[in-house]
This record gives sequence, C-alpha cells and structure tokens, in this order.
Amino acid sequence: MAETHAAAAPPPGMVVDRNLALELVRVTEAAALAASRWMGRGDKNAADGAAVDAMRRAFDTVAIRGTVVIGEGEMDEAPMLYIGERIGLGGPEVDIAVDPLEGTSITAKGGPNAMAVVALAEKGGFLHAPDIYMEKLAVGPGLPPGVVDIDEAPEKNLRELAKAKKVEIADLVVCLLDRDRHKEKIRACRAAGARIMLIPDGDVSGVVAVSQPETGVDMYLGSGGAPEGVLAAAALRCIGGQMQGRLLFENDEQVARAREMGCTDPNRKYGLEDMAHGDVMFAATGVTTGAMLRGVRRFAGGAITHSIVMRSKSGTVRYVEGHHNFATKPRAFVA
Ligand code: VTB
Repeated sequence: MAETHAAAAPPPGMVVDRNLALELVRVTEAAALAASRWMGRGDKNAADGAAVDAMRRAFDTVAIRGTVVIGEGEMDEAPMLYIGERIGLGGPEVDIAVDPLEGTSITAKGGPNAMAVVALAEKGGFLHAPDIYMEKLAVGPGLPPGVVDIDEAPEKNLRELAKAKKVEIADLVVCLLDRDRHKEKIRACRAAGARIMLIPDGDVSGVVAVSQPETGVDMYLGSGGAPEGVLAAAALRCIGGQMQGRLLFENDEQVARAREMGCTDPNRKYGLEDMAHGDVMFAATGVTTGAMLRGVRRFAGGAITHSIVMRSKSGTVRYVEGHHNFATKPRAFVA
C-alpha cells in the first residue's frame, strides 16, 4: 500500500508558530544593527528612523499576516509601522507590537539599556493602548498572586513584598524612571527604607528587570508610555512575573481616543493577561549594553548582536548571539 505522510503532518500552525519566535529575532537584530550606527551621535530621530526603516524591511521576510496594533503612531503621523499597517510575507494572522528603538535618547547619548523590541500575539491578544502614559507596577515570578497592588501605597507594597521574599525592606531595590513626576513615589520608597534605581529612559527593560534576578531589581514602579507597558507585559507573560497597569489621561481627548481603541473604562486596572493574552512571543536585541542585553559591537565588515527571544506557551527563554557578515547578509538586514 502506498505510504501516506499525512498522518505524520504536524497539527496546523505548529511548525509555523514554532519558527516564528526565532524569526522575530531577525527583525529586532535588523533594527538594532541600523540604530547602532547612530549610537552617541546626538540625533535621536535619525536613530529611531533607521531602526523603524530596518525593522519594516525585515518584516517583509517573515511568514506572517501581521497587523501592527502597537506601533509608531497613527497612519497620518507615521509612514511605517503605523497602527493598523499590514506587515509580513503571508501566513498566520497575528497581531504585532513594536518599539523599533526603545530608548531613542539613550542611544543618541550612548547610554545604557537601549534595545529594539517586537512582540507577537494571536489576533486580539494585545491591549490596543493609545500613546499616553500608563501607571505601572511589576514584581518578579514565584510570588503569591496579588502580593502587590497598584492601588496600595508604596510602603504597603514594599512591606508585603519584603515579607513574601523573606527579606528586609532595606534589601529591596525599586526601579523607576528618573522623572520629576515620580518625586513623591521615590520619597515614599526611601522613607520605607527601600533602595532606588533611577533609569533615564527605557522602562520596558526596567519592568523586565524584575524577572531577572541578576539585575537586582525587585519592583518596578511609576508611569511611562502605555505602548511600552504592553510590550513589557508581553515579556513578563513569557518570562514570569506580575504586572498591573492603569492608563493615565491628561485630557478628554485622550479619554475619547482610548475609547475608540477599545479602552472603554478609563479607571480600569489592567493585569498581565489583559495587556497580552494567549500565545505571546517576545524578542529584543540590545542596541547599547544594559542589564539584560549587550549592545551591538561593530567591526570591519560585520557586527555582533545579542538578543533575547521567548514564548509564553513553552516558557523557553533563549539568548541569541548573532555574528553578522555584511558582505553576505541580505540587503534587508544590512544596516
Ligand atoms: C518611557 C520610556 C521610553 O518614554 O516609556 C518614557 O520607556 C515615558 O515618557 O523609552 P517620558 O519620557 O515623557 O517620561 C520613553 O522615554 C520614550 O518613549
């Protein structure tokens, strides 16, 4: 009898989505390579533009039918990777969240922690967050659910976190963006006895740091971009940890805009699953060296990149070191 291979075929979508997580790395590598040319050049817009352009081109080689839901802005304000833009070669329908260069100012100044970031979810998996501020609170994995809460004062959250981790509050480190608007939170954390780590920009890596013991960060606190909040939530879905977010509105127009995008309750407290649910993948490549990733190292004819890629379904976290030869690399990926 003729042998049939049909029975051995993988379930629909399986091979495709297994490969996708790793393919995303090529997209963040391309953006990081392009942005790295602008490191320390004092021009954050040029750095961002280079990353966006390279990431957009790299997406043309990925086997997805993607829709950008967290992107560079509205169609009329962003030429590429705008919200609603369709990207990819064709394949499974997925939603995409991007920050081609998280830390444009850091890159321009040659500071730490800048990276290119992409997350992917099944259709409808991401909160469609408008580009406004979000209040954020995050702690790492292995803690009792609800150990901290965005509605509690920093003192109380620190007390509960110290208890759960069986340490003193003085052992805890809280990471916040270095902004005047965080003065009161910083004061409260210090008054409770905690130590503070202030970062200049880049709160995606600030939030993710809570899930990486080697960073020494125990809690992330404060307001930053809402789109960055969704990207950080995608990462924590894969690597573990707890996070809550709440949109911060400055005027009625922002409330209306959020409503249009599906955020109908302005006071809603978003949990991890509300921001990124289902099978989620996350990839990031370092542009400048930080706690999580090494920056791009360029040399004659090539460069080395360092990336993280992870997936919520399997929980596998991979670090990928890419050695790029510019003489042989396809054009879409050469910075
Ligand atoms: C953060 C940070 C970004 O915006 O979300 C921050 O992660 C928040 O806005 O890298 P402010 O700078 O206004 O505080 C960035 O700095 C830039 O998008």
